[in-house]
Amino acid sequence: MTFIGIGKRRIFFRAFVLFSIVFFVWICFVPKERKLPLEEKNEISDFDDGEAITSVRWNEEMEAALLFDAQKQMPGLGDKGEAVTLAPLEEQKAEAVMKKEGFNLILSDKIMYNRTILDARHPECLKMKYPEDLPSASVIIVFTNERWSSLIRTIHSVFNRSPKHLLKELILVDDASDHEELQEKLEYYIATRLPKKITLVRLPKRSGLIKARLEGAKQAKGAVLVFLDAHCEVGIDWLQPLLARIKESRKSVVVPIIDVIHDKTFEYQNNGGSFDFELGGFTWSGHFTWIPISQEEERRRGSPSSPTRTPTMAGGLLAIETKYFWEIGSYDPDMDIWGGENLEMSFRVWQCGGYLETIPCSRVGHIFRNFHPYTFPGNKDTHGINTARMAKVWMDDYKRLFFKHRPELEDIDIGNITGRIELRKKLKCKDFKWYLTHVYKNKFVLDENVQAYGRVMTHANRLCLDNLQNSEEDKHPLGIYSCHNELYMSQFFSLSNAGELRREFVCAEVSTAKMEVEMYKCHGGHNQKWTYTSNHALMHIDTRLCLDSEGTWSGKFVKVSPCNNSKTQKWSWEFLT
Ligand code: UD2
Ligand code: MN
Repeated sequence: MTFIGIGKRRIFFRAFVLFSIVFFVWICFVPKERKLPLEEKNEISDFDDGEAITSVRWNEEMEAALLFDAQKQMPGLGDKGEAVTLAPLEEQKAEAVMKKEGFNLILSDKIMYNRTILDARHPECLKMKYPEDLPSASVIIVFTNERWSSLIRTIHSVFNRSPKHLLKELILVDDASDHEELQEKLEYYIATRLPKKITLVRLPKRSGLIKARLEGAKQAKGAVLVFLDAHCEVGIDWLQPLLARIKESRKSVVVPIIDVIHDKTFEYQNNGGSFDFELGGFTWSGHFTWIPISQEEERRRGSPSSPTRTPTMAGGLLAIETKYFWEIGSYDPDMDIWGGENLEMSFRVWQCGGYLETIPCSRVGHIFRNFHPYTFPGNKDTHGINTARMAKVWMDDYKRLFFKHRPELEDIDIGNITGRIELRKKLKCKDFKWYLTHVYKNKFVLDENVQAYGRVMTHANRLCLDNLQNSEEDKHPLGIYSCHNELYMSQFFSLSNAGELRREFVCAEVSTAKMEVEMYKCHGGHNQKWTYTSNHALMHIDTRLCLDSEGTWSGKFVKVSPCNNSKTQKWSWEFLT
C-alpha cells in the first residue's frame, strides 16, 4: 500500500514538474494570438470577437503605443456630443494645434472612440420602421494623413451604430499617407481591435480623394456604396433610411443631413435643436453652397422626414446603389486630389435621369476644417481644374458664367475630357438648361431674364459699382471703384426683370436712416426693387431716391439722394437686353 502510495505521489510530482515546464515554455516562447486586453470602453459592442482577425501576433511596441493613446482618453468626456472646454493652459496648446491640424486634435485625443452623441433626428424619424431585408452596404472611407483619434472614432461610430446584418464591409483607402501612426500601427489596430469586416487598401502614390474612392468602389462587394470622410461620427440609425430609400428608388443618390462636429469643442451640433436643414446649391464661380428648401419642394416632399430633392450635394457623405454608381459614370477618373467632383456628380445624376435627395432621418456629424491639413502636389489648384472639366462637360453655354469668374482656367490644359463627353452622349443626358428649369428653378442666372447686366458706370467719372471683395454671405455697403477689366466679376451687377439691382445672392436695398445702400440676401421684398429710368437714373421704388456717386471716390461707398438728374445720378450699363 505504502509502495503504491509513494509511487502515486511520485507520478503526481513528475506530472506536476512536466506540466510546469510545458506551461513555462508556452508562456515564454509560444507567440500569443489575440490575447489582447481590449480597452474596455473602446470595445466594439455589436460585433462578435469571432469576427476579429486572429492571426496577428502580439506586438509589444504597438501595444505600448495603443496604451499610450488609451491613457490620454477620459471616459465620459464629450458624451452625448456635449461641448468640452479644456483647462486654460491646455487651451493655449490646443489653439496652436488647431492652426496646424484644422481642428482640436488635443481634445480629440482625450475623447473615447466610442463616445455617445445626441440623437438629432426629427421626432417623426423615431417612429419609422425599416424593412429587415435592406440592401447591404460597403462603407468606403478614403484618407490622406488624417489624424489617428478622429479617424478611429469614425470607424468605431460606423460599427457601433450600423446594424450588423446591413454592414457588408468597411473599406479604408489610404491615399499614400506618410504619417507614421497610419502605417503598421493602423494595421495592428485593425487586426486586433476591430471586426474582420475591414479591408485596408493602400494606394502606391498620392492620387486624391476621387481616385481613392474609385479604388474603394472597385473592391466593394455590397449592394450599396456609402462614402464617408475620415473625420465623421455617424448618428443613431443613420444607415437604414439611406438603404431603404435606395431600395425603393434605385436611381436615388442619397445624402444624410450633415451635422457639425465643432472643430474646437467637439460639440455635436444639431442646428440649435431646430429640425430645419439646408440643401446643396452652387455658385457660378464653381463652388458648393448651402441653400434653403424652396416652398415648392417643401410642398412636394409632404413631410419634414421625407426624401427632399436637392440640386447638389456637399460631396463627402453619400450612398448610391453599387450598380447604379457604375452605370451613371462613377466619378471622373481624371480629377485630381480634391474638389469639384461633388458638383460633377450632382449635375450628372440629375441630367442623366437620376435623383439627388437628402434623407432627413439619416444624420452624420462631420468636422469642418477651415483649411486642408495636407499637401497639394505641385501646388495645383485642383478644385479649379476639376471644376473646369466639369463645366466643359456638363454646363453647356452656362459655362460662360463660370469662366467669367475664372477666366484663367478657360484655356489651360485640363486633360482629356472626350471620355466624359461620350459618357454624356451614351447616357442621353439632358442639358444644363433642363437642369435649371426643372431642378434648380430659382437659381439666378446673371444674364438671363434681366433688363441689364455687366459693369455699371457713373457718368460723373470713370468709376463703376463694385462689391469691394465683400463676401455675399454678409450684409455690406454697395461700393464703387475705378472701372477695370481684372477681377471683372467684382464689378458685375444685374438688373433683374423683377427690378432687383443685384449680384448672384445679394440685392441692393436702402437704409433711409443713413441714406446708404446695402447689399443684403435677396428676398424679393419691396425694399429691393429699383427702376432704370429713361434719363439713366437708378431709382429705388419704395423711397423714390436715386443712386448717387456724389462725394465718393474709388474704394468707398455710394449712397442715395433725392432725384435731381445730375451726372452723379446717371449710370450706364455695359449690356442692356
Ligand atoms: C468636401 C467634402 C469632401 C469632398 C470635397 C470636395 C463633405 C463633408 N466633405 O470637403 O468629401 O467632396 O468637399 O472634393 O462634404 N483625401 C484624400 N486624398 C486627398 C485629399 C483628401 O484621401 O488628396 C480625403 C481626406 O482625408 C478626407 C476626404 O478625402 O477623408 C475629404 O477631404 P476633406 O475632408 O479635406 O474635404 P472637405 O470636407 O473639406
Ligand atoms: Mn471633410
